Amino acid sequence: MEKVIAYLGLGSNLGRREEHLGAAIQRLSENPVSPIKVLRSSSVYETPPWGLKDQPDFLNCVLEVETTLPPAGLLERAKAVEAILGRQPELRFGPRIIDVDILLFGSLVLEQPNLQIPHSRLHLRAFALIPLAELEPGLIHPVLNLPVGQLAKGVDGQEGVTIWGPPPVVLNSVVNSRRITQ
Ligand code: PH2
Ligand code: MG
Ligand code: MG
Repeated sequence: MEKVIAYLGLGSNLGRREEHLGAAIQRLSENPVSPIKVLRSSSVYETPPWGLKDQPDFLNCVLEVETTLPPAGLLERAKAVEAILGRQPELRFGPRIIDVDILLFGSLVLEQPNLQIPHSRLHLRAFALIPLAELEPGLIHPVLNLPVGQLAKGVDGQEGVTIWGPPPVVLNSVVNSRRITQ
């Protein structure tokens, strides 16, 4: 496969939330020949729970990655990282130590039972749109044909989404000024 730029949404609302985000970034791009290269991370945002309200607040961020994997391979890798970090099966929309979702994969539109790209609820979720728009406001949502910056400005619940800190700390390096230093 040739290289594609994809955007991943990360979320955690259990335990050491920031460490989980950092560990997921590290695991995604772990080995030097990893087919996933993490290029940038958004800031970390604290966000009220969406969908199922009675649970702790989340930390969320969005990653820009370059990958040679096909979408199903990227999903498999995302699930593997969730498992390595100890994610247990839980309620739909419920609390989790780490969630890694594919938001966008180039300008691909994919409708499969186990994988919808763009993420089927991306346009409804301030916790995903706001960090995505921080990275690349001009990105076009390939189904709605609108820039994500515009979607972020119109989405419900923006006021609850606040910057919690800079991009996550990964190992001894910081994903800073939005670009990973390795
Ligand atoms: N993830 C969910 C359900 N609700 N709410 C916030 N704020 N952040 C999330 O990452 C999140 C959620 C299911 O994946
Ligand atoms: Mg999710
Ligand atoms: Mg998920």
